[in-house]
Amino acid sequence: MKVSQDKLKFGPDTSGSAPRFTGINTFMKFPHTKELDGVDLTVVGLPFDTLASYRSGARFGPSAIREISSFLRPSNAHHRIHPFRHLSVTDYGDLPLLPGYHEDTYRTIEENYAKIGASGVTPVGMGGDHSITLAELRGLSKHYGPISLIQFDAHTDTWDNYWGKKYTHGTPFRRAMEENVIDPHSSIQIGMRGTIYEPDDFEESRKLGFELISADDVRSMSVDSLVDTIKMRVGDRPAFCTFDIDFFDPAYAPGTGTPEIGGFTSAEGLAFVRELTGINFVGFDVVEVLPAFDVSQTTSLLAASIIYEFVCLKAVEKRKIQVERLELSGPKQ
Ligand SMILES: [Mn+2]
Repeated sequence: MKVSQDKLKFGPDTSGSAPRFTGINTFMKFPHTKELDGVDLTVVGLPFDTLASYRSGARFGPSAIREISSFLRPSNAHHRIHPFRHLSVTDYGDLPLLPGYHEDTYRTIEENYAKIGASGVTPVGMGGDHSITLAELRGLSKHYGPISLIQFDAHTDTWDNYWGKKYTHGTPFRRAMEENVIDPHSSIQIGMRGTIYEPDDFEESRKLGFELISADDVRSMSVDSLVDTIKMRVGDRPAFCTFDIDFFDPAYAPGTGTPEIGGFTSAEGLAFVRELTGINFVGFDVVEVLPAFDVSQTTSLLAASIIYEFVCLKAVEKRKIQVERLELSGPKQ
């Protein structure tokens, strides 16, 4: 069936008329603009890393991801879709975040995300350490109410504090829950592993209301049963997918701040994300990319690819709406 496409306002140049390594790199060469009118999805750089508990340097994540993203080609064979024929997409640029000043940083993210959410545009954040996700959720929840979180991560990030401090990259989801910007009872955490502080740290997260599927649990499940569990948990509620690149094994994503062994392959991560169709996503992010520890752009390519898969999930949903609209309009007499 031929899908009638809405007239798209913004899209990358996918003509292939110039080599991909030429030109100035926004994410996949999306047009750089803060305009939201007529936009479906915008990629936002969140270069902040001073709430990281171990290695710092993720402030350079967004620029590393943009650089390698020029390598990505537009079409997706898995979904059999050319996403930019269905979605109007932009690169919002980086927000001007201040190293060491998380309150100002959070305010800037929150204000921009509130505006993006109110415009019905789906933001895809590029981190930055994981502390920034709290501010993204604060901004979006102003429009959507408490959001269901789908978190791919080696860590729970639901600790109460680090060294007595409440705002760190290990505590955002405890704060988000306390502030009622997420609903832990429809949220799910996937991939937790590694050495922890207390043997029952994962139980702590469950006690707060989150469903937690540890890395060991994931290994005992099929892709289908994991994806069904995620979809059952969030239902049709507004959902935000936060993807900490340390979900992957350090062999696949060495460029990160708190690596944990025994993680997932790039093929496994792709398979999980690609099956998350039919979810009411209101935002996404990929965080904790730390280029100074990266090797051969491995980690930033993986991050760029996950962002591309998020874009495709939105495009698949948009195509569904376009097909339904075509069917409703009926055959021409
Ligand atoms: Mn994290």
